Amino acid sequence: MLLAMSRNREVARVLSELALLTELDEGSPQAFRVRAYDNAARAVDGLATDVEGLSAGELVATKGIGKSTAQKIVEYLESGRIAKLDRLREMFPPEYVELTRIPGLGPKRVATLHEELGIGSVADLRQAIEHQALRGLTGFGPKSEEKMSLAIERLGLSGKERRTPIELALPVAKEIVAALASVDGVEAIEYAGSLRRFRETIGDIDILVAATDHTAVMTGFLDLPIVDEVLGKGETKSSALTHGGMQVDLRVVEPDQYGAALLYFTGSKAHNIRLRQRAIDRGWTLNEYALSEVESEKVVASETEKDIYDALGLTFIEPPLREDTGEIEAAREDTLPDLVHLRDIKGDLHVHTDLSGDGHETLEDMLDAVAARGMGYVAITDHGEDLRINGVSRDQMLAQRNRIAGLAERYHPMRILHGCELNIDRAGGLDYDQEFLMGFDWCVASVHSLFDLDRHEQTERVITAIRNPAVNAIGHLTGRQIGSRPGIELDLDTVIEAAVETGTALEVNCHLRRLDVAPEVARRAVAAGAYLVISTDAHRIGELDQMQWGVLNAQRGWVDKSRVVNTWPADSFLQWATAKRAR
Ligand code: DGT
Ligand code: CA
Ligand code: CA
Ligand code: ZN
Repeated sequence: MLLAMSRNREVARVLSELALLTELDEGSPQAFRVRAYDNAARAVDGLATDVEGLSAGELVATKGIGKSTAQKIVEYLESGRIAKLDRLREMFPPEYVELTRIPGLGPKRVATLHEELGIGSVADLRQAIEHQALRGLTGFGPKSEEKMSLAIERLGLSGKERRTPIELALPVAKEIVAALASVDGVEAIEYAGSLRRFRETIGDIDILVAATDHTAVMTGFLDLPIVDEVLGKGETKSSALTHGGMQVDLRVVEPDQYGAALLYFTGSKAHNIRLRQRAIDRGWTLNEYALSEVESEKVVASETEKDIYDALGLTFIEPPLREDTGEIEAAREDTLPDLVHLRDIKGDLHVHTDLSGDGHETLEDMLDAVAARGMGYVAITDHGEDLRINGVSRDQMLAQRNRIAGLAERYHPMRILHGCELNIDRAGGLDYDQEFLMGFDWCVASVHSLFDLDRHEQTERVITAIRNPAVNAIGHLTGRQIGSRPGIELDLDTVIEAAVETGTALEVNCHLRRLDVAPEVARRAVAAGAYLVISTDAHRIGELDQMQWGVLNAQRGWVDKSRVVNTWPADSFLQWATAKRAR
């Protein structure tokens, strides 16, 4: 079973890579082949059976997979490669692909830079900007130089320390973990490091395995199709580069050392140093093998992380908290927050249907999927009419409201709220007139435009929206896209204060590209008395499973579950949500 699932994920990853590189080749994300590969990647990822067992005919019969893509899948399953992908990988190495993360640099403009100036990486681009070498090119003026330069700096794309957005690193780690889990002799496997702590960017992927047969694991790892280049190979540690240019460090340990090793390789380094000091104070040593007595070398604890925290007189500290920002002290005093967990989530309050132009599923299909995930309530929040590409008119909204009313019984006891995702305009105004707005059960208001206004203007527009009695939550507060678009500038204290005063929740958007609000913001907001709502912002069924990522992001922000409104039972939640409108 595990092996079958790992093969689907692997094929989906290969198809996504093919889509990405084809986009660079053809110059547009809308190109027919790009969409075909993207759709096929999703289809394979969502398959209930093993892709390896399907014939070309059965693949074509699957929704989302076309004939030529089916042939590519078969080619891959039979030979372990796709000729076209090999060719594209040659043409577009990872440093080149990274250039397209810079705002305003699509595939065409990157190609121009490459052809005209030989720019093949962010480092090259940075140098060219410094030499003002772009100015002769059509479409590149001093203004765009300045913008790119700022983005490179704010996104941390320059320098030796290249970091990968979590959205790209996580699937790689999950694929490797799934593939190696079925190797003979593997007793436990997990990704560790910054990924387990759920940092938003990842330096390298660390994978830890407990196994009796180290050689089988090492060989299995280095033979994986995702591995492009072996950097080092040893008995207990190997490193490799993936085709996407990510470094993966793999460690194999004895099963009885797993807890100590997991603790060590999860880090952070700063957290480890504090733990080791605590061990020394007690006359012990702590390393990746065990917590042990100094002279006798007698093991005090090593099998699980919890054993080690216990022995050190600390309550268990969840990985997202391990950054030495007060968690050791709080664990000692037993004052850590009662962190929110996925099992606490009772509702999803930001969900799109195909009424939004960018939504993919019908209302009923979306509701079925939310109900199947055990939610007690849900808000359907299609885009307000001001969103130029895909907003919803009043008449359509009212028709949807009727449809939802008609479905209440069918989904009972799950409560369905009729909501809307409103667009905050330049002055903080929203899509419809106030009376119409007040007709919704639940409104999320988000910034979808004008990302470059100054801090004062942004703050004003956001707090104006917060003060609107129809607005229950602010969606993805800063609009950031991790690794590609910096968030808007805001005076956070002012925004948080307005949220607290008015009883407006700040959203933790679960999409891996957003994770917005960021953990630091969540922590500040909660400390100031604000409420949060963790929402998937799902545009398709599979995205409802993103809830787990928003939860981890909130954990990184030390968020106590009592501060998250969608952990509350339906009645208390609804009472709170209607209270703002009644004020
Ligand atoms: P990254 O890869 O930059 O996103 O961040 P990490 O935290 O994954 O760092 P990495 O990959 O260098 O090391 C993985 C973990 O191993 C790290 O979180 C803690 C542990 N570690 C690495 N080097 C040291 C060290 O010198 N001392 C201690 N105490 N722990 C270390
Ligand atoms: Ca790492
Ligand atoms: Ca590492
Ligand atoms: Zn949305």
